[in-house]
Amino acid sequence: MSKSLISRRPVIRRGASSGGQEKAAGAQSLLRVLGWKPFFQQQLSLDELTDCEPVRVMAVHRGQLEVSGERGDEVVLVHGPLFDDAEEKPTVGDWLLLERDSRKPLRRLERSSLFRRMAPGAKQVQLIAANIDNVLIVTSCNHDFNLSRIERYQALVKEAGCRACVVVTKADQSDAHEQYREALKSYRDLPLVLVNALDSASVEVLREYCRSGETLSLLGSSGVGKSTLLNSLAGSELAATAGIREDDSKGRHTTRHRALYAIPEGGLLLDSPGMRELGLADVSEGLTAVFSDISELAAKCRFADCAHETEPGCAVRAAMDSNELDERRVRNWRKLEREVKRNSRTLAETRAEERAFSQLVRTVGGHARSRKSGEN
Ligand SMILES: Nc1nc2c(ncn2[C@@H]2O[C@H](COP(=O)(O)OP(=O)(O)OP(=O)(O)O)[C@@H](O)[C@H]2O)c(=O)[nH]1
Ligand SMILES: [Mg+2]
Ligand SMILES: [Zn+2]
Repeated sequence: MSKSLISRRPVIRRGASSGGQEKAAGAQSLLRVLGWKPFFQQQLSLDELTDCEPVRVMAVHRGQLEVSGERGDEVVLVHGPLFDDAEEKPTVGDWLLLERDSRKPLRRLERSSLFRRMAPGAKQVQLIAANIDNVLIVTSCNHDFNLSRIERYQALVKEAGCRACVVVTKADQSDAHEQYREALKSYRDLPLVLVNALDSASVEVLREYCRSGETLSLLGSSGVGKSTLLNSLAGSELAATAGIREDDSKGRHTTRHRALYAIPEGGLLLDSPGMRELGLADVSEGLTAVFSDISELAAKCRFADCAHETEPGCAVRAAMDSNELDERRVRNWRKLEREVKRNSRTLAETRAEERAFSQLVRTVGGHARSRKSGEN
């Protein structure tokens, strides 16, 4: 673990002398490079300003977190109530306050953004990352390219309020660049860049998404070149990469853990394992934003509860019939809407069950305590 920690440390140029003031300024600029912003600073009380140090969670392991802060990198142990709740516990990218001397985590700061998905096969959410500014939705010039999947990622990004760009890798292996550009031409707020991820000059255009102090997340299926992009942007082999299967372009799940890496002279980059499943949790606002063109049309349908199938006066159907609207896009919109509704219901039930359970635990604990004090 220590090797990976060293490679993630941000590089800060220090002045020649190291007086007290300069040291404090150095600590502040180190925090800024790690993504510290007024939004987080404002959450600290006066006591916390003197007694605590903020650290950023760079990676999460069972029972411990790799964190980085003004003292550099360290590993902190985690246990206790702060880490019990699936939705509240710290994830990669979170800011924690450590007690200055004991290095004990006291609390997690409020997040500026959060990425989460439905945990595969479970009735709860799984956190992906927090405090992300920009996202590269990575796909490649082969079988992986899939508009419906891009829309799925886009819903997550919109819900989190991040800026996104679609990066199509392996441009060096394809002559069909125009076809990819054409496919995403009409997508609102979603620029597209074709790159050879192995070539540092080619990925230079992406630097605007990982400026110093910004956190960039790479999302996409296994084998599309997320770790390759990270290495090219960092200028060194920070993450392992491996070849894909020839027959179906699928990757080999080379990256196993999510982790943040500091890029020399740049921001922080989050490399994630390729996700087999990205179940959308309660991201209805994100979904509405992605498909705002269809919702605008749907508002013009004659019937408020129009299913956009055979109803008369259906504006969505009319747009599909005149080829202004892609039928695949409408199908995906409806599929994702059903998924979000179903998962939102499931999550609301799970949260209600958890609340009832913790209430029960508190009540039983209260009875036990009062019995005990009665005996004394
Ligand atoms: N020719 C070419 N090969 C690429 C490009 N991007 C990635 N590769 C290759 O594709 C393979 C997979 O790349 P990785 O970076 O391991 O993919 P990943 O997205 O990190 O995959 P996981 O860690 O499994 O999620 C490697 O052999 C890379 O060298 C590219 O733009 N051009
Ligand atoms: Mg990888
Ligand atoms: Zn309709």
